[in-house]
Amino acid sequence: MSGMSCIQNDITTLRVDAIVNAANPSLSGGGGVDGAIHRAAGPKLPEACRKQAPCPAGEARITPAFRLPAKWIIHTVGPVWHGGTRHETEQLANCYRNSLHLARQHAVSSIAFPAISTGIYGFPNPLAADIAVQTCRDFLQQYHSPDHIIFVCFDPQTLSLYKQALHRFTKTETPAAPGQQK
Ligand code: AR6
Repeated sequence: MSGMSCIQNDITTLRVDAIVNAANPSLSGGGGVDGAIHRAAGPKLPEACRKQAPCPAGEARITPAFRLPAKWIIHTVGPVWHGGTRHETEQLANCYRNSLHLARQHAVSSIAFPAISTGIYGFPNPLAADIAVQTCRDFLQQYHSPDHIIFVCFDPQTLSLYKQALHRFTKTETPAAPGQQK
């Protein structure tokens, strides 16, 4: 299926309609990709974030991207990993789904996601990649937009996980020929 791809890059450099930030509930900036986005977007971003806070885990908010090459920043808050006992997988799926709904509301055609929750929040990387790809695939099947979803990986290990997940979850299913069992 077209529409989804993965690259290794710094998400702050991408010229897409929207980049997604792995934020915290106060939207006040932090470390990891959140810190990089705040540094690159410049001093107007904290003020815009304050107006949108708080943002509970699984939800998403949108601000302009200010100095970034992107137009919008969609801030979503991933779950902190507690061993999978506190609905972390559902919350992570909600991050992707709610970010994509906001993107559609703002006519976003290209959107770039980092590997939400897999850094400071400790979510296992392989499981997170599977959830990201499956949730986005299901969304595209239902809504047919945005046109391009890009998974931006910061390191080669994460890129390899996404390549495998994209291969496993987006293989074209060929219908069985008449009289043939699938
Ligand atoms: N571009 C793309 N990916 C990046 C970049 C970048 N510039 N920098 C880091 N990553 P994390 P979380 C990757 O920790 O786990 C903040 O303090 C990184 O390698 O940024 O959701 C917030 O304020 C990892 O794969 O986000 C929250 O408090 C992925 O981005 C907390 O961290 C996510 O790692 C959120 O933690």
